[in-house]
Formats: sequence, structure tokens, C-alpha cells
Amino acid sequence: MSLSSQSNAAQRGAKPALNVAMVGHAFMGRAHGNAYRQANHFFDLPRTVVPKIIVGRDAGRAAAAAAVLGFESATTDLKAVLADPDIHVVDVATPNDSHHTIAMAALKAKKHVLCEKPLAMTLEQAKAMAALARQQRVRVGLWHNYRRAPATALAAKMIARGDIGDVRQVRAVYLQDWLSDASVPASWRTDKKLCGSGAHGDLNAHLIDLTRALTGLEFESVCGVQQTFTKARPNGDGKGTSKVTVDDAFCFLAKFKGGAIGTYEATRVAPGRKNHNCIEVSGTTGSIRWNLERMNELEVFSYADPRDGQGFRTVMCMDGVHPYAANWWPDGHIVGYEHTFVHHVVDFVTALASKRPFAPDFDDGVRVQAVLEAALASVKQGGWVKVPK
Ligand code: SOE
Repeated sequence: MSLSSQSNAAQRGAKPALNVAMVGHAFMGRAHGNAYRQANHFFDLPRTVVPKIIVGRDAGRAAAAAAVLGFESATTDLKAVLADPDIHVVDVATPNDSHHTIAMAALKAKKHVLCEKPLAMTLEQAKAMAALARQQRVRVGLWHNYRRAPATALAAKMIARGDIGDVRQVRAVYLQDWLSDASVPASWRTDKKLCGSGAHGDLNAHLIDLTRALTGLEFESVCGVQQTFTKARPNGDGKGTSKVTVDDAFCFLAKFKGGAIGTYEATRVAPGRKNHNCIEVSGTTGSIRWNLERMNELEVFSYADPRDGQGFRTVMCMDGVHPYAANWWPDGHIVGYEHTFVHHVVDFVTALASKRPFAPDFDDGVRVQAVLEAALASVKQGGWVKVPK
């Protein structure tokens, strides 16, 4: 064993274990699993995060995922996992329709819970999850990972310290194209009963959370429009087709408390846009823009700069002074999508041990769900809808 891994093992060995049970093991399961494995290797944490057990519906597939993702074991018996006092955190990495059931059961078992976004299928479910989390006095988190890129964490800091003045406008898009082709099969993501909504709950959820994280603004009312361009898709098994019951694209206007306004667009049918998550915040004295495709960079404009030097400048957010960056590589070396999940684990474990708040928690999830739901109501009834408290 090399010196560094010995010191790692020694460092990790000295900390009490934080055993994680992860329910689900697909795309998000892989991103979470990687984060659990990496966190202690790059950050000095108060607990040693242990990817303990994967819970899946199929024993064979769950066991294979455990081997690949570095979990100690796998099971199909969630009840037994929740009854195990040696499991401290339950991670809900399943499709949207099971978030409420699994999280409520984990909370009743007094487990700390991390849940994939969107928190729930409805505002009512989200409120029940948040209420139980408070009542059980456990720690909970919601996997809105984009808050935790070094650049977005820096943007939040810059806006909070007044670098762009008072926020007036937010313009945000999250564009993908994986459903542009009508022959792409139906899945849980195209079935309202399993996901609640399409691009809206999947992608606008991220934009809503990122807006709150960067600006501290609260949504007051929204006005939405949605479209489903492909009304039916072939079934994955090649037999027949299924109706698409959710949006391919969903846009909405927003008014914030305090007078700021915003525009939001989520789509899965923008050819050429693979995962184009981009937000720009305009204030009274400047603007900040972040683009996931250049995730380590912030575009910053300030009227405070000398007139002849004014223009958007690029801040490379990977120096030791930038959030999380010092724990990875020397100045200027960049990180990727998966590091945002590692930072999420790092902050959750640190908050857990220090009793410091962690965001986004389930109360933040309720705020996101309230905006999502108001925008859906606006499509139904037409016009502006107030975002419920
Ligand atoms: C699919 O749209 C998806 O996997 C989202 O569900 C994730 O939240 C996003 O990070 C990447 O795209």
C-alpha cells in the first residue's frame, strides 16, 4: 500500500463511519456512488463515508451495481436496511414516483436522508417529507448538485457581497436534445404517473434551485407554457407504443418578491444541446453568467470597472481561493460534473457532524416544488399563478 493511501486509510480509519444505503443504482446512483467513494480521499471530513449497501428491485442487477460502484453489498429488502441500526444515511436515487414513499420510510426509521430531485411528485408530498424530517430531527438534503460547482458557489458569494448590485433579472435555460428523435422509446421520464412532469420537473427544477442559491430571491408568481411535440413513443420492448403524458418543453415567466423578474426554459428537444444548463443574473451594477458546458468559468461584467475596460471578463474558478478548488489540484486545473456531487457529500457530512445547516434541504425542496406546481397550474388555467407558501 503506497504511503499516501496508508495515510488516507489511517486518516479515514480514525473517523467514525457514516454508512450509506443507496436505493437505486442507475445514472444518479453512479454519480452518487462515485461521490461517496471520493469524498474522504480529497477532503478532510469528520466522518468516514462508507458506501455500505445498494437496494435494488432485482438482486442480480443490484449486486452487479454494488461491485461496480464499490458498495459492500446489495439487497432487495429495503425494510431490513431501514431496520439496521448500522445504516446512518439513506440515499434515494430512484425515479420520482418513489421518492416520497422511500424517504418517508427512511425518516420514520430516523435515518438521515439524501434525495434526488425533484423532491416529490406533488407539493403536498414534499411538504409531508419536510415536516417529518423536522419532526424526526434528522438531517436531509436534496441532490441539486449544480449549486456546488466552484463557479456557481463563487457566483453566489459574489452576488451576496454586492458585486452586481441588486438583482433585477434572471434568465435561465436548461436544454437537452435526447428526445428530439420520435423513435426514442418511452420511459419513466415520459410517463406522468412515474415522473410528475417532463423537462419541467427534471430540468426547470435545477434552474429554480440554482436561482434561489445564487440570488436568495423567492418566487412570487409564474406564468407558464408547455408543449409535447411527440405524442406517443415506441415501447422499450419493441411491442406497441405508449402515450407521452408529460412536456417535451416547458417555459415560464417569473416575478420575484421585491420586484425582480425572470425567464425559464427547459427542453429535451433542442437539437445539438446535450446538457446546456445556463443562467445569467443581471443586477443594478453588473451581471454574472454561468454555463455548465464551461463549468469552471464565470462571465462577469461590472460597471465598477473603468469605462474603457468594461466588458464581460472570464473568471477561471479553479484557483485555491475558489470554493472547493484547493482540495483538488494546483491552480487552474479543472474539475467536472461529477465533482459537484462530491462537494454535495462533503458539505452534507460536514453539516451533519457540526450541526451547521445544509442546503438544499427538504424545505428548499418544498420551495422548488411550489414553483413547479404553480407553473403547471398556470398552464392549466392560463395566466399568472401565485406561488403557494
Ligand atoms: C436527465 O435530464 C438528467 O439526468 C437530469 O435528471 C439530471 O438532474 C441532470 O443533472 C442531467 O440530466
